[in-house]
Amino acid sequence: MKTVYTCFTTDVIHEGHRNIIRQAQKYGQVVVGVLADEAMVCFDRFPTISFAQRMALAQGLEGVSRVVVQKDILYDEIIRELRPDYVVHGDNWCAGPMKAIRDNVERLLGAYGGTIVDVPYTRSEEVSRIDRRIRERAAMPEFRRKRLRQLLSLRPVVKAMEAHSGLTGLIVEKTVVEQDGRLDQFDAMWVSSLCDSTAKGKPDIELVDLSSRLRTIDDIMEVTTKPIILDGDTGGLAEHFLYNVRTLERMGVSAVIIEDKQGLKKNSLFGTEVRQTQDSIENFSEKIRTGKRAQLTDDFMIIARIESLILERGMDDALKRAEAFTKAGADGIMIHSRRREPDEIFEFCGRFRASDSETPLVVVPTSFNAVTEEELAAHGVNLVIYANQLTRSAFPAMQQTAEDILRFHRAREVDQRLMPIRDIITLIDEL
Ligand code: SPV
Ligand code: MG
Repeated sequence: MKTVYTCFTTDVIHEGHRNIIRQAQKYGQVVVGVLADEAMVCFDRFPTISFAQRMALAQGLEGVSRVVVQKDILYDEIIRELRPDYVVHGDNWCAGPMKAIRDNVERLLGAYGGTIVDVPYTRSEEVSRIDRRIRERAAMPEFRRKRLRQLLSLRPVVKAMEAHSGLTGLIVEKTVVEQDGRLDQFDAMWVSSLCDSTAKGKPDIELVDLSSRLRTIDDIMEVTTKPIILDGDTGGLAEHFLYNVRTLERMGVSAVIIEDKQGLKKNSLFGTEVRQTQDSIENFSEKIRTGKRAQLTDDFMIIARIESLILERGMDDALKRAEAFTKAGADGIMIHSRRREPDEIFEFCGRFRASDSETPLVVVPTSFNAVTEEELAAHGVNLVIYANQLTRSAFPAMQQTAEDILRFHRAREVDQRLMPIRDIITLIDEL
């Protein structure tokens, strides 16, 4: 009897899956692989049910002789173990980002004479409705909120990119790159105070109020499923912060990062060029405690951001604060720097990790941008935030186009660098 292998990455079984099994049965004994949580989260298929439940779904399918775990998106290990005669998959993997997975399987099977069977993807009302429901469920507050903690426990390093609108949210949600046979994408979204303010033409001084920031978050949430980390500036008054924690938690935001500054907040990248006042350890610890007391779920995270290196108060001060803020209940520590080299970040991480191996560490490598995520992870960093790069890439492009149209009194000269009309009118999927 020949072995036929197929892998499922779904929370709900529909006609498409049943069809795959029926087709697979024609070639031999069907083994179904269930993709492990770790692999699901690097793929755009964040599970909304547990791994055990997904195993049970596959085991309950008629025509399946065995269910196994597939640990990685790529099939190397599972093919080495099973040496299936056939691998069956929907033909939706013949193009787009999933093609890298298919190419890899083709190479692996080719080495010993195995065969790929591409089953025409089932496009029915029921299948589209279920696919949509799975995505919509992942966007619900109860699933989205806990997703950051899940990622932190499953990924070697979590990558967040800034989003300040529905459109930038979609870019963060959907951008997938295939490189060296691997698929890569962002895990989370950072709602930056700098970029949210800039998009509104306002300075980054806590002038854009929370209602407006919530509006931005809501625009992003409407069209995405990935977890959201809010740049909460100073967190405001402790008496207000507790209400804001409740609001964010209820909306399904995963984390707020607040910085230990007080008075008129200026952007950290100004460093000591402008007047900025650091909050006392006692006040800021109390703000963290107040926020943590207000929190109703275990999912939400309050992350304390330390500005000692930005304000040139020294490494010892930064470490003292990290310890105090963690004791006050902070769920993570963000250490910021505006040096071009990552040395002080590495020193902080090394010394912090010497006594605390658990608390997640967060960095924003805007100035020290030569360092890779892998190097940061090797120093104990858990979350890397690309805080402003989408805004900074869009702005010069828009400004150049505006200048050129003024210069040429028409739009033809700029046209070849613009997105084609067909692409812009079909950019947004309709329900
Ligand atoms: C932001 O993105 O608004 C931040 C990070 O707070 S930074 O601009 O580097 O201060
Ligand atoms: Mg900010």
